[in-house]
Amino acid sequence: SSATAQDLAPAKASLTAGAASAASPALIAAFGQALQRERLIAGTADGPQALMRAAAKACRELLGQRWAQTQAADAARGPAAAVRRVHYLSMEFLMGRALGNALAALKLDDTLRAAFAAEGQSLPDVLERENDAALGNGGLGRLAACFLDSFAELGLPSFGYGLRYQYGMFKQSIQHGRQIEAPDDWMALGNAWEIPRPELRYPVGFGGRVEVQAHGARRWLPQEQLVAQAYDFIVPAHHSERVSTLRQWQAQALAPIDFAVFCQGEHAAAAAHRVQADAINWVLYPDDSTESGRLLRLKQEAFLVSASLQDLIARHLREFGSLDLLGRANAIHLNDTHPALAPAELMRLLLDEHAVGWDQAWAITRQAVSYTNHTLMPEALETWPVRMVEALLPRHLEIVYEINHRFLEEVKQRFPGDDDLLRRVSLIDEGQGQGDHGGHGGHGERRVRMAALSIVASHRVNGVAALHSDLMVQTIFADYARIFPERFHNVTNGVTPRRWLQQANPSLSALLDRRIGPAWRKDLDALADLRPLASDRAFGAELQAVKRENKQRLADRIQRELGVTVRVDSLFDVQIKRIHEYKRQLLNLLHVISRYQAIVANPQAGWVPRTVVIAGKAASAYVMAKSVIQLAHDVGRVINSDPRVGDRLKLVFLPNYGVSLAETIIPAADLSEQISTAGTEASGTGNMKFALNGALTIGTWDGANIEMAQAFGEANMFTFGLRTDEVEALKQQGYEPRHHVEKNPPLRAVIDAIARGDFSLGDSGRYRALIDKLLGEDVYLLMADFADYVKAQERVDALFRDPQAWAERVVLNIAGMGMFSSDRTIQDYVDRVWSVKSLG
Ligand code: HBZ
Repeated sequence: SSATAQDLAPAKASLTAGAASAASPALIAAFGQALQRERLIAGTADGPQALMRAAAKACRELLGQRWAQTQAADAARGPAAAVRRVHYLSMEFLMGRALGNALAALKLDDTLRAAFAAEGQSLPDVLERENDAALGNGGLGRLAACFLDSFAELGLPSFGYGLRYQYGMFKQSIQHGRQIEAPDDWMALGNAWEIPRPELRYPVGFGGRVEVQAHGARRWLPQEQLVAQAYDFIVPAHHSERVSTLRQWQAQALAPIDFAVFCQGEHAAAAAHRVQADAINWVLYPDDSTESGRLLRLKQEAFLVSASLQDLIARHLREFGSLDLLGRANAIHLNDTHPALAPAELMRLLLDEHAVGWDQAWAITRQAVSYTNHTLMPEALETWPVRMVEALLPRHLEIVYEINHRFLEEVKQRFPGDDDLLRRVSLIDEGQGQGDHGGHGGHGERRVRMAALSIVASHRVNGVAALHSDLMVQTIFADYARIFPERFHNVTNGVTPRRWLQQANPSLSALLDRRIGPAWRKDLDALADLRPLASDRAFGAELQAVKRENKQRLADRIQRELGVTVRVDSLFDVQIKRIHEYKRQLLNLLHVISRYQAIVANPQAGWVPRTVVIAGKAASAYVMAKSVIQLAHDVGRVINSDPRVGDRLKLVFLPNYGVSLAETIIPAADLSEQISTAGTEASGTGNMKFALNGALTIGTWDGANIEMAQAFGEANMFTFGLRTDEVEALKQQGYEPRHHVEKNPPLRAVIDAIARGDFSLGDSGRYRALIDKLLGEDVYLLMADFADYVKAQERVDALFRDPQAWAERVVLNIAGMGMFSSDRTIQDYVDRVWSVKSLG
């Protein structure tokens, strides 16, 4: 029988949540005390703010009890346990707000609603006061957060390991249509959730040299020594008292201030090393465009990895007494290559600090480590200059060289005479020519290929959707797949239905309960029970009423924030995600402009009113992406104020996109834009959140769109555009974007209008670079896909005119979304990647 998380059932059963009310008196008491403290400290403290903090602290107490129980149960599993403890290493955890989730998990929402009411405040107002923990860039970071939720729900012994960033993802504001970035000081008022663990401290070194000892052993003598201190954040299950832990590291200086220097009046110099330590936790990297930034990023990665692995080893020794079973009892998962130093650091700790021999250390490492890839774009694959690694982590570099030497020997044996294969698969890019790993490659500098290290040191490598995993072994990792065919797997992404349905959309959740019962809350596959209701008109009408309520809330927000009035009965057409050329927000804008021109030309054509909503951040150094944001504002300004258009079309850009904004936008969407060039979006997870909340998808045959269409029926998605093989073929035969423009007068009119400066007050230079790219390379094939996209949009309009037919499709969409729960995803990871069985 397969080793699944269900093997934990006995532990889980003993922790099954008691009656909801059982915790109420404890919570109320803790809440009252915390509130009193808040008021004593702050005096005239802001009402809802104080309530939020007091509630968070009270919840934290209760979660702390669950945490202790969970750790005790996990520690008692013993060496025979089929389920390994999972250590999910990630530079990003995009958690968002926590109070709503904690109250739902503890079943205390009603209790606190009443307590807040007694203070004259409403629950939603209090929840709004919490800052998002925006410690991630986008999909990769939010996936990690959904996974923690599912770890808890499945009762998996688990730790998420990350960094405690002082400033999360930057705050985006818009001035004159342009993105302005500001630091996100999310902990300015403290963080009521975190639990400092002053007893969990580990030394982490940088720089220095490697000393060879008499008996040949090697020892690293770092030049700089820091201390990593743990802060825990507890993630609760909703159907048991199990929890998962997010452990985030804070760097601290090992040495006190230099007293002599201080006494000479050189205060800054006396504490320079403290500033350096601090810097590790300053920011989540939104880009790595400066040299000093890159060095700090490498330090962050090494710091995360070292602290986490020392913590793992200490726990393992506490539970097992020896390191023999470390690889069998622990899974170490790399969320992309950002923690890819983990195998090198684990080897170093085993070899140098615990005197394990190379072969045993390597066997343990390979058993423990697994790796998820999140992108196919060669230029996005992480590499580090050898010179930088050598300066910062000299012992790790030695170990990487040794791993590489042994690996290349093996390849030589198995593929004799294929020198080019050796060059391509080596962990070191020798810097001759462009290199297969692109990125910062070429220019003669030798670089460490982090993906290569991750693959060679893992027993499992996975992509995040079926197409992505296929392309991964056919393209970027083809050589490794030939060498290690059994290593490569697919695990399709998922999202947590707790946050993305129950909390984000309480009205839809209540409607589902009334019609199919609450089983879906524990097992999302139960949504399939909706299928027979697809043709039920009354249900369709109820669904529409829920949608309308959610749309009204978003319309109010648009009015409040942007001063734009939108029709609630218009079609809400939404694209929210990081701004990136491959995601093709520009294609969306081209369609909007085309529609605008058509409306002006023929205002009485019976247009389906549309509200196009766009949101997303651009990396601060990403010029093209920033230009797209500006274009969205320019186009919106023109359209929204053109009296000839009236309420037939509106375009709004909502600033500062993040988790909590997504929670209000997604339930209000009618149409979900998932329009990346086929073969570029690894999976997408927003696509899943929209469909789960009753939006239809207009999308390309890309990422998880494909599996969604297969799950609820291709006829129930608006698909368009070239498929991956066609994209390839077109590029092979020599793609000419201008041909597509010349044969399509409406497209030509759109391009001309932008180029003339119609949206930029006559400034014809503003979008020249953008237009030149479209007519020149058009790497992401916008011109080739435009016509088919517009046709798909016409099918959208036609269906929206028939509310019943639309509602029927919506029901079938939701009914097919069961498999996109992150609970299913995590069960797949357990079965295919983390189980003892997967060790072979
Ligand atoms: O990971 C995304 C993929 O683009 C998306 O298709 C997928 O659904 C999601 C989860 O698997 N990738 C990212 O979000 N990547 C990053 O945010 C990133 C962050 C730091 C980097 C590189 C990429 O240095």
